[in-house]
Amino acid sequence: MLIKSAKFIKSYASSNTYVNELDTENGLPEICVVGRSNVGKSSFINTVSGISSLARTSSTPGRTRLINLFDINNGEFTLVDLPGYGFAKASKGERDAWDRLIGGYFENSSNLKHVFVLVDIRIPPTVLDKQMLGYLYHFGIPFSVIATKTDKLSKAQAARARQVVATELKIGKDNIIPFSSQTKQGKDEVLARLTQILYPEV
Ligand SMILES: Nc1nc2c(ncn2[C@@H]2O[C@H](COP(=O)(O)OP(=O)(O)OP(=O)(O)O)[C@@H](O)[C@H]2O)c(=O)[nH]1
Ligand SMILES: [Mg+2]
Repeated sequence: MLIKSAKFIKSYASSNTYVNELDTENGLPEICVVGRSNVGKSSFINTVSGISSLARTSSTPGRTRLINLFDINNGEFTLVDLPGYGFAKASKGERDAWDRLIGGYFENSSNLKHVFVLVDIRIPPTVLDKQMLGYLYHFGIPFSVIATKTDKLSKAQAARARQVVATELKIGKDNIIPFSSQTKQGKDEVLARLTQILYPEV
């Protein structure tokens, strides 16, 4: 997969408007990025697309509150940046709004092909990460796990941490792609996976 162009399309504050407006009009495959707040979702999108200013990143958790859509290669597929979960300062009302937004998206997005679930390699997966995988199993949505911020650990530490993530999530270690937006580790693997997802027959 070669990403030649990437551009911001639109943000949605509600999954209802999103599903009504987009899914019916535009049948493009969607690839979505989820994970805890601050895990590096927006940075992942920037690194993978090769456009460092595409998705807004921030050191303040809970920055992305909307469903943000990005067009890749003028209509090849749509990359979807979802707001992060587990934002410590979120109120009950905000958490409920998140549940409605994300739940609505997963239930209704008929063009969703694959989800990249991001976890910070240094932090053992939380209950919310496990719930997210539960959601994906429930709806039968294929996913890959990306372990972010590997540049913060030594090679040996990263190998051990990857195993912790695998054990906690009950998936094979090889199903976890170690990734860093700083060193670009894992970028080629993600691009190769995108090709497999979008063109499984090739
Ligand atoms: N060292 C390092 N820092 C990273 C990496 N990826 C992201 N960060 C930093 O982590 C912080 C959060 O990154 P974002 O990409 O904004 O995270 P997010 O998951 O989109 O956050 P929300 O939108 O709030 O849910 C920023 O300060 C980034 O610079 C990485 O691979 N390595
Ligand atoms: Mg973000």
